[in-house]
Amino acid sequence: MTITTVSNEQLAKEYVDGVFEQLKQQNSHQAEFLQAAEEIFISLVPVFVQHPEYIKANILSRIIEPDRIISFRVAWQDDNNQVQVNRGYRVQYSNVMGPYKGGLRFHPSVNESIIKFLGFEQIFKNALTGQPIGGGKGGSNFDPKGKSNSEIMRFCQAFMTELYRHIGPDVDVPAGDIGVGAREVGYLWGQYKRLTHASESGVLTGKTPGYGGSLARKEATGYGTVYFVNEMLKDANDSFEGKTVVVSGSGNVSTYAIEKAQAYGAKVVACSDSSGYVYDPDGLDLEAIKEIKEVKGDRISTYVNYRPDATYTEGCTGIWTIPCDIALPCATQNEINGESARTLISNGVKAIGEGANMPSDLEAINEFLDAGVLFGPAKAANAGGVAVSALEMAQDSSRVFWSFEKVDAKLHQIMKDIYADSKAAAEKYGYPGNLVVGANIAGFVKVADGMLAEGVY
Ligand code: NDP
Ligand code: 2IT
Repeated sequence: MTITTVSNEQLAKEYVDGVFEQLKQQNSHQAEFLQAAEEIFISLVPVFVQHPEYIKANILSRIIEPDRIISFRVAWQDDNNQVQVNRGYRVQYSNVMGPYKGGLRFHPSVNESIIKFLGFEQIFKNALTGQPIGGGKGGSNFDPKGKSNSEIMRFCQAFMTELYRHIGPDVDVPAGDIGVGAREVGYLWGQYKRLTHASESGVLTGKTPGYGGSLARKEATGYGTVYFVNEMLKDANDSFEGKTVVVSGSGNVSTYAIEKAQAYGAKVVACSDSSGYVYDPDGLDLEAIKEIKEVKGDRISTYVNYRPDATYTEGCTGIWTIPCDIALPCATQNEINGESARTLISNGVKAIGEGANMPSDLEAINEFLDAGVLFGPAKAANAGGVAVSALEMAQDSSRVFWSFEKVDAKLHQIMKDIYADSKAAAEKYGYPGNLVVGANIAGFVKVADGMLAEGVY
């Protein structure tokens, strides 16, 4: 018996290592993609020990290779009539669980590695929501900063002029991510309608409520992250009440994480953008942040004009030196490294909730886990956004729209379920309390079983 167990473990480890080695050789220049894959692969060894049938079907080599990667030229005219060219992407990763589903990111850093890391993680995140959605991601290296409204519109129209032929309400359903919100989704949706002559509102999510969008989609990722962290805290007989919280970023996810954390009685003392961070020891004024970011589209540095006691510091990583009980990284990938993690820990942090995708690098994750910090990994903690996107698809299909309260209640339940499923998987596979392993396994097993059911193709 012991001999069998040992050999199963060896087999599982050799299998995972072998697939990862090949992946490294084939994608040696794609650092973010390899990082996301490594984190998941390590977590899956205990699954392959218990499920040799997944090895036999070579599930890992199949799931790591996207169904297809579409890369295309986006040519558009700026306000000076100059022709600009950007690169567009859509990675259709897996439709085992439903139509490809995932956001579009417009940011100068976008490349194939970033879109693949996001698309790969999206498969498991989406499976965790319990909704019928597969995994995908897309975007462009277009930089929306400093562009006029008309330039944004022309870019979105040019982007959709190629993308439309690859998507559809039952095929692939994009949404927002960094640099893409309801305004951009509106322009993309308008162009899709013009090109297809069909009013298939379920082809995109994150639309404006009243024009096919779901109430509470805008709030969903930030609220969901706080709901998830609240579940972790409850399990440790704790809560947000009276806690000091630091949130990075000041975009869509950050704004609504701040809103819900404050509603739960926390004092949120800092937030940031890619230039620097603000610290307001009496607690952030959310209305000021909404006016700066949502109304004026301005920099977070201007916050000190609203609150004279607040301070602004250039640079992003310094935000993690502010002592806090709970940290919610909600800006971008790799914003917390090992050093920042150690600083947070030595300042007494109790819980981390990843609102952004892959905000903590592998060293940081290990520091948090080793120190016994409650750690809500991105795939689980920020799944509320895509979960409400799936609820938007359901409303679009039925032509019936739900109240804010109804959507929010469903979101809350989904986040509780994701927490319970991740916790249970961690226990079942021998890593109690490790939600990184738990979330990766809970998501993976659903997709792997779907792949077994479909057969090899
Ligand atoms: P937004 O564009 O609304 O906001 C992004 C925020 O992060 C801004 O404050 C931005 O600052 C900051 N930021 C972006 N890039 C960097 C960088 N390289 N370094 C430092 N700060 C940066 O995006 P979202 O709020 O929608 O997305 C934030 C994160 O959450 C991303 O990781 C995204 O993938 C993830 N996410 C988003 C979901 C959604 O529904 N929108 C769902 C799940 C996850 P600046 O303005 O200076 O660029
Ligand atoms: O990373 C994400 O989950 C998102 N950007 C949201 C995707 C979606 O389809 O709503």
